Amino acid sequence: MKNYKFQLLSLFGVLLLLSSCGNNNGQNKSSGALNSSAAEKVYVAPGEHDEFYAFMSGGYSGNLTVYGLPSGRMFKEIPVFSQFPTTGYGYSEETKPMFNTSFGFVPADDSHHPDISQTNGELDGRWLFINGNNTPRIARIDLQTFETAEIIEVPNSAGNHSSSFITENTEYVVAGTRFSVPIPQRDIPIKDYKGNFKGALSFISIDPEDGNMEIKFQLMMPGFNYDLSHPGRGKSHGWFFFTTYNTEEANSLLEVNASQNDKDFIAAVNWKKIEEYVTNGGGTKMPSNYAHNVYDEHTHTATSTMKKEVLMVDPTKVPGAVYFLPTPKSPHGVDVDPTGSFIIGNGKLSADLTVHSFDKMIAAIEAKKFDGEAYGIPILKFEDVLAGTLKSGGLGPLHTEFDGKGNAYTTFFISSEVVKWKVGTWEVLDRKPTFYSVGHGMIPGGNSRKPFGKYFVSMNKITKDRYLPTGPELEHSAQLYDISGDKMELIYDFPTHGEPHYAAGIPAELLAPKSKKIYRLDDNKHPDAVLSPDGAKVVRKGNEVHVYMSMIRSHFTPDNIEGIKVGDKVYFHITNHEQDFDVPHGFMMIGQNNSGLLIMPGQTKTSVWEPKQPGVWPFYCTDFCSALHQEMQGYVRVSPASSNIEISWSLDGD
Ligand code: RUQ
Ligand code: CUA
Repeated sequence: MKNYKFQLLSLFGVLLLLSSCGNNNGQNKSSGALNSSAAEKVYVAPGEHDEFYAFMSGGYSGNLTVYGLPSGRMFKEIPVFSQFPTTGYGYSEETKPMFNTSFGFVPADDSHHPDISQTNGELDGRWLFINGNNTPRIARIDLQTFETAEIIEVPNSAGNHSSSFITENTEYVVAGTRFSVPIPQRDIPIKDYKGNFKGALSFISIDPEDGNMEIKFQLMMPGFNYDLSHPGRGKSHGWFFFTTYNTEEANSLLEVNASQNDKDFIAAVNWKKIEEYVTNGGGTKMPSNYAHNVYDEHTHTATSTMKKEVLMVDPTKVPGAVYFLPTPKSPHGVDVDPTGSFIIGNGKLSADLTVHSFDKMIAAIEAKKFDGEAYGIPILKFEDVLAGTLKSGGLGPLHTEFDGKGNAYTTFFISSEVVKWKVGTWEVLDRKPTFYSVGHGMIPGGNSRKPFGKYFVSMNKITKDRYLPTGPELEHSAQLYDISGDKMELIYDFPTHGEPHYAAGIPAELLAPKSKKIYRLDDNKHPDAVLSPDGAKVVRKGNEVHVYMSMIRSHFTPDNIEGIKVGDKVYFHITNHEQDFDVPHGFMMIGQNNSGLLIMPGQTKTSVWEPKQPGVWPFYCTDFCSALHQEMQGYVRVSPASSNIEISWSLDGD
């Protein structure tokens, strides 16, 4: 047994070495020089716009970055699960509630898989959802403002990895736990894992009008690791598929102990059936504690509400709701083709790629042809559901995307390549190396009924020699392939931020015309907004001082404040009075134990400052907003705690 373990370990060790060293350097040299037609394909002339937006997850940055394709230019970092001093997100009083969880204030996360909302299986460009993997959460980004609008915590979960994929009419965004845990959480020996730990799969409904999320139900599944998930579509709409690994239910040295079974499962969940069951009163209300945080664009303020209960469903109580499809070998990604007919299990320790047939699955279910059960959930026979196998695709398949022309593109981590193959005949059509060790790949709309099969982006784990070195830490590399012809062509290479796991791409024409330019001042419902400079004031309430301030090119109102004392807590509530596109103003105060603010036209934000020393202390605008930007500044006089100087404020002596 021990020997076997070490053999297995060293086998993968060798494969990893092969994948990350010399092997690929040769390939690099041979395709290192791109021809000039490749350069033309990615060249977006100054002043011209890209054809696609690409939203890349930030991994351990906790955020999301926005790129243009084909240029690879980065447009924006959208702060999601992590505090972001650039704008004050998570530091301003208005946005602190976005980080509230049952664990308290959690200012960082590991964001993985963005997915764009759909209508009838096609991208509609209203919202983007992304999961926080570490402290289980899902965020909704508003694609008019490109800001985080909502974050919901997912209880009874740990490692929210099989998330945040959506159904084809954005009915649900789904979250599945990567780590099974005791449910409810309690103090038990880790060795009692088997049979006692459970995996919760959460179905979170989306309000069709405002996008608000609500946990409709959770499915209490066996204690496997639920790795990734994808929705059915077209004929398979109503089903959701989740990969599992560690069906061994090991709790230690998983690299060996969770690699024992020849096959793990894809769990096929008929969510429509469960929806019907819960609508008719099924399920058990379970006490719970999780945060629901919503940002209101009109008050420019987030609120956090603690929810106290979830509806838990035991899958064995809902006949016909869940089946297991045996799938070799610790499958990572599960992907559904645009027609909804085929379910691809990317068995990461296998050289072959398994494709299941939705029709065969339904036939086997109807014929009740089962191969036993696991914890009361029927297991279908591998041969009965198999549509085909992609032979010798590569080593270490992780993820598959589709081009809408009947082809699939699978990423192979260990052999470091993208392989194009034909859906239905399972033949390899083309293969191209990646530099190096690709994780996820992305085709705009690749997880929908209507992919835009012009580009494939590979998101690679290892950068090594691709760019000028920057010390031990390198940004990850993305590569752009033109997939419009029969053969893939590598046309560009660009660094990404954090660690992109998945990305979501969308034609620019679906988003750009709707992109918001300013917040309207007459729509500003922030309770502390100053809507006219005459309303600016400074008010003392005990040792709290509230400064109600406005800003416009190129001054603050007021810009001289006196009567502040050491020990006060000063709240600057600042409203930007600009109503022109792209005229933010910034605010920073000397010695502030806090980030600054960047305030968009029409917006109000609040920053807290606790002065520690008597003196006269300046603040200023941090964004170069006009020729007189350097003049956009002010002073606060701070007196000793014992002083009795009254609060006063002025602009130009008034
Ligand atoms: S994922 S490639 Cu496959 Cu969450 Cu990282
Ligand atoms: Cu306002 Cu610089």
